[in-house]
Amino acid sequence: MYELTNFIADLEKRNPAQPEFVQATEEVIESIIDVVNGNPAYLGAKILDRITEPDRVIQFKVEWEDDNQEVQVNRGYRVQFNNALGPYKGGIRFHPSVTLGGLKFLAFEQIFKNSLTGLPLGGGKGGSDFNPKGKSDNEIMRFAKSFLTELQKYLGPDLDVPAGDIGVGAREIGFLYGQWKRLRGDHVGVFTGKNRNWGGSLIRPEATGFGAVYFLNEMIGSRGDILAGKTVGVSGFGNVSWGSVMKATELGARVITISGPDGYIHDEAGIDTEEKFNYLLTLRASNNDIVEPYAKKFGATFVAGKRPWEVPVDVAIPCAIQNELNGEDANTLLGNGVKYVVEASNMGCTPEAVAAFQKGGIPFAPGKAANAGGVAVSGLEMTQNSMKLSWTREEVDEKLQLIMKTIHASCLREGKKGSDGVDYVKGANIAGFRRVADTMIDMGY
Ligand code: 2IT
Repeated sequence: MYELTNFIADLEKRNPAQPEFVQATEEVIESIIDVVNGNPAYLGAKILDRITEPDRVIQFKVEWEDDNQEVQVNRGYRVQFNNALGPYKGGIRFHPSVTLGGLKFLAFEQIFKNSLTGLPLGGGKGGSDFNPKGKSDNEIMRFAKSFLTELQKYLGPDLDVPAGDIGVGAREIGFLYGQWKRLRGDHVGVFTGKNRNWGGSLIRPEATGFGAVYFLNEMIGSRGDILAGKTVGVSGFGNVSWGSVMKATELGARVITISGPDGYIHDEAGIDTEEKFNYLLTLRASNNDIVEPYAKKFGATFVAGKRPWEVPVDVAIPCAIQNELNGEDANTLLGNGVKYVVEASNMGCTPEAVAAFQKGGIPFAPGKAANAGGVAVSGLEMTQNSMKLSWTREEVDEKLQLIMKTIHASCLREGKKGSDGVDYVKGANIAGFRRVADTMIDMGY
């Protein structure tokens, strides 16, 4: 029998100075421990010991030259956590906060997220502490080429297929995939989130945000409520925020905030025009990592140095980074009457925030369920690459919607509590875990 406190204490000892990895693991194990202890096959297979240890961790040096011809050194990583279900799959993050422990948390989450999609995808994650802020496009290209020159040894279309994450969008994927093609000479996909012209899938850029809003819509619908007419608070201003803002607006909601490291924008009129949507992409492409210019351009309010959770909204969608919404923020949102919270960022809410939402009795969707639309469409991109054809926007969108509906149904099935409540955290963790654990048992050790 496993005992939660002892297991986590032991895990913490084996993974010192990796608090985010311990946080993510504890949350999953808390949800699944009764399922594991109630199943002799899981206990006999020592499934928790095996599922919390990465298959391998690759760490490497990235040397590159900046625009002043000065040599720079960064650290690169790829965590190949679990490939029971399929090739390692997960994004690459370029951000100064990147550490091995952070990537282990993300790769661990990715295992269960990818399992929930129902597609043949294992879990991995990679990245570098390289900071794109203030870098020229040429510097980003030189860095990406050097990063990939080492990483390519460990990738392959049936082995490990990265995608983007924070700081890595279609531009960076282009530089990385271009270097793969230069070194390896083949055109086998190997990255997702590619540009449409060279093998990318329609809807992939929007997929994480679209998927999160589809999930939200399912949540709302299952309670006999509707999204139209609701106010929505979004954080971040990158790819995930962009997709969430567009889809929530399309479905009749009014999105009134976005944010950056410099503060947040409060646009009471709604971020609801093509021009505003496209401006998010402009901000991202500028490499400045700020949102303040939006306020001047569109006559909105900019609040420096603060997070958007103080603005009253019906729905909160954190879309930026882990632990971006804490217990205090959660209580502020609850005090202002928030009705639904959907994590589009990975582990966007601290454990205190999650506990506050659950205590407050409002539906809370964890990232591994709600933001799975991104990796799901990555899976569909891999399928299209294998078939050497491209699906239409409608075909991809229909499949994405079906996957998000199915994930929601899995959460309901495994997370039901009482007569009408749903614990989405528990539901997502148990449903995601079962498929991986059963597969690991099928395959022996
Ligand atoms: O966090 C995530 O799910 C991603 N960054 C996307 C991963 C992918 O392989 O599309």
